Amino acid sequence: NPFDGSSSLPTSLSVDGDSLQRQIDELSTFSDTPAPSVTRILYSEKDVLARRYIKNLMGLSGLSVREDAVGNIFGRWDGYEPGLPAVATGSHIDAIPYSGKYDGVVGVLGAIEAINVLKRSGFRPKRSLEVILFTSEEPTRFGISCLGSRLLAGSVTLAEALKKTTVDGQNISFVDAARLAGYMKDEDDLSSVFLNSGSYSAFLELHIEQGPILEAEGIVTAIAAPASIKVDFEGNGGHAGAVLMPNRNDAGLAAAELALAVEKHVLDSGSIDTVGTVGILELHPGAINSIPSKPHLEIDTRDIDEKRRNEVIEKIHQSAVAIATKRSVSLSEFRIVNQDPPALSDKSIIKAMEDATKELNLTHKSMISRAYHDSLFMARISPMGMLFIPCYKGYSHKPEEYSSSQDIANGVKVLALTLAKLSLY
Ligand code: HGY
Ligand code: MN
Ligand code: MN
Ligand code: MN
Repeated sequence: NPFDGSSSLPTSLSVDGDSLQRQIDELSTFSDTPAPSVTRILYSEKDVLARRYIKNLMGLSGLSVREDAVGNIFGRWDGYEPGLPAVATGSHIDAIPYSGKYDGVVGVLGAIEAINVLKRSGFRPKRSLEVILFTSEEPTRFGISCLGSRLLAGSVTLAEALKKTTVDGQNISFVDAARLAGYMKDEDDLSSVFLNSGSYSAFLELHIEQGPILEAEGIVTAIAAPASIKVDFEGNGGHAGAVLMPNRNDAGLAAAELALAVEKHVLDSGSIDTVGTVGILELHPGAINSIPSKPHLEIDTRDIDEKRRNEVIEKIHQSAVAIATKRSVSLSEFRIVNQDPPALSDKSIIKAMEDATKELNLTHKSMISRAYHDSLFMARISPMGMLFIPCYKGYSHKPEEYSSSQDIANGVKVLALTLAKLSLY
């Protein structure tokens, strides 16, 4: 009986799969590239439209909506003990260039639908339930991954950098870009974004697996340790025809050699769990008949084992120095942008998810997330759990990304039942 303060777990959970699919399709139209790709960059006009769309859905679900200084958006359903730390769930809606329409989105629209499922079932939460839209998870615009959740987790260095030095590729400052999107109005510092540890009793994220393993639910036990590095070399450049080979110091080739060195160090790490990618490799001046003088590389390297990952970073640095010397170019920048520890999921949240999948007659697999997520940083201030749903051939960060309505509905049901269990703790 919901009025005597004790509320029973919901029995019937019905997901409105059609409206959820329609929302996923509608949200994907807020994109700077043509369908079926999605490109939605932090604080862009399409991002602002998408945020408005999500805030509207939160309002329709009866959530009270607030936004913080950088645009993390919170939709709250007050429980009958609103003074207790809430249970939160959420993800992101920003999308890297030419990607798909499910990465992050499933964990935001799915979370709002999980609230609807619980409301339809007559469930009354004891702890409030809060849906979070993290302002940006992808590093695309400012080179900072999980910008919103890093700030929520209290990163003082990031708050300083965002206020003072952070600019995008067009030299627009973070502050100006945020203001154009309607945020950081009168904020003189970003510490207003920091959440106190204990603000939430649990944080969960529903996400597509972005890998080929799952046939059914995935319960994440840990999130791998990500790192990213920016590198510039400088050489004399010059005329591609007139400068004979012995007189050149082609900085573009130094960059190419370093890219191959990244692959070598990663493969030599002794574990299949070490990965490395040079996802950005720009040659300045970028003219066919001009010897590259200023290449710029950005390296993404990760591992489940933090120590092994750090050893690879050290070897990459040593190679960069050795290549610069050998090729008589200068290593004008070698900057580790982020070098984060891994995160472990909370045991009681894993248990609640396992119970929920069993009660819903769904199977599950335990697994590690090789992709990073906002959960990696929420784990610093709250017990964390992640639930994966299968995606077609593991495709992600490309337009072929796909998850079936059935798989999404199953994920939403497990999320809803887990939220209900954690809310009654
Ligand atoms: O790159 C990642 O791991 C995340 O999907 N942004
Ligand atoms: Mn992503
Ligand atoms: Mn994601
Ligand atoms: Mn650079």
